[in-house]
Amino acid sequence: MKKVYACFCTDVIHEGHLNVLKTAAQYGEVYAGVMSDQAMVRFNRFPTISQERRAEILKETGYVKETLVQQDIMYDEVLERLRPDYVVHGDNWLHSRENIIRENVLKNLKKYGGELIEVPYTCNETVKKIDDNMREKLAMPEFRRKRLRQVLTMRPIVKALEVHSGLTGLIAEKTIVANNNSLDQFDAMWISSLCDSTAKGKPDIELVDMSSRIRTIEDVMDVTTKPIILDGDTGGLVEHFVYNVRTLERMGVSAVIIEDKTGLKKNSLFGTEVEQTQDTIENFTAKIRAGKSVLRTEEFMIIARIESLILERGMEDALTRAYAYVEAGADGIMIHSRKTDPGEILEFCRQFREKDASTPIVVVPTSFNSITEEELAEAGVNIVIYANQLTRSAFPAMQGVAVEILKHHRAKEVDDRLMPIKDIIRLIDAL
Ligand code: SPV
Ligand code: MG
Repeated sequence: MKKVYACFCTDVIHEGHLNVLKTAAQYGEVYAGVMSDQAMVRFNRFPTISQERRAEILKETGYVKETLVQQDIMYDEVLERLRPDYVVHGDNWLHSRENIIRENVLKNLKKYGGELIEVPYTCNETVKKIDDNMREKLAMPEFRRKRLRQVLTMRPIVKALEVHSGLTGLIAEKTIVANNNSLDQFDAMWISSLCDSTAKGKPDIELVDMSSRIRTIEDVMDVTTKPIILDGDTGGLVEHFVYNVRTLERMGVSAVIIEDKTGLKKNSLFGTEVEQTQDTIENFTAKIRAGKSVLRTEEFMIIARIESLILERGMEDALTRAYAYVEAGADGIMIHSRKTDPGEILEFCRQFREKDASTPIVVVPTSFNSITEEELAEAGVNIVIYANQLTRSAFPAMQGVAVEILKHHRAKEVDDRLMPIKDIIRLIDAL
């Protein structure tokens, strides 16, 4: 009997999958791969059921002799282990970034003379509806909220991109690249106070109030499924913070990060050039405790942000605060720095990790941008936030176009800098 292998990344079996399985069964005994959760979140939809359950539903189709977990996006290990005579796959990967996976399969099959069978992809109204339903499920608060905690266990480092509108949300949601023989995408979104304020032409001083911030979150949530980390500034008055925590948790936000400053907050990247007051440990731990005490789920995270390095209060102060905030219930620590050298961030991580191996560490490498995600992960960082790059790239692009239109008294000269109208229409999904 010939061995046939087909790998699946799905929570629901529809006629398209059955078609692949049926074809596979015609060639021999079917070994069905279940893409591991860790691999799946790199390039595909986030799984809403466990990989064990995903294996069971494949078995239940009746076509499968055995199921196994494929740990990596690429097929090297699984094909070496199984040596199937055939690999069966839908032909949809021919015209997507998943083409690099196809190349990998062909390379591996060639080593021992295996063959690739491609089944025409089933694309009809029913399949589309099932697909849309899966996506909509992921946008629901109960799925989205817990996803940050889930992804923290699945990825060596969680990558969050700043978003401040539906459009920027779509960029974070849909951007996926084929790079270094792998596929990659952002894991989460950061709703920055700086960029949310800037988008409204306002300064980053907690002037844009929570009702307006919530409006931004709603706009982003309407068109995305990825988890949201909200920049909660100082968290405001404890009496207000508890209400806001409840609202954010109910909406399906995954985490709020609050910084240990008080009074009129200014953006941290000003450092000591402007007057900024750090809160006392006593007040700030009381705020964390109050926030934690009103939570209704174990999923929502309150992350404490330490401004000691920004305000040049020293490493000792930063570490003392970190341990105190964790003791008060903080679900993570964000350590910030405006130095271009990542040295003090790495030193903080080293010392913090000596006593605390598990509390997630968050960093925002705006100034110390030479350090790579791999180096940060190595140092014990769990979440990296690209906090303002979308806004900072869009503004000069838009301003440049405005200047050129004024110069030329028409828009023809800027045409080659513009996204085709067709592409921008296609960017937005119709219901
Ligand atoms: C933000 O993005 O608003 C932040 C990060 O708080 S920083 O601007 O670096 O302070
Ligand atoms: Mg901010």
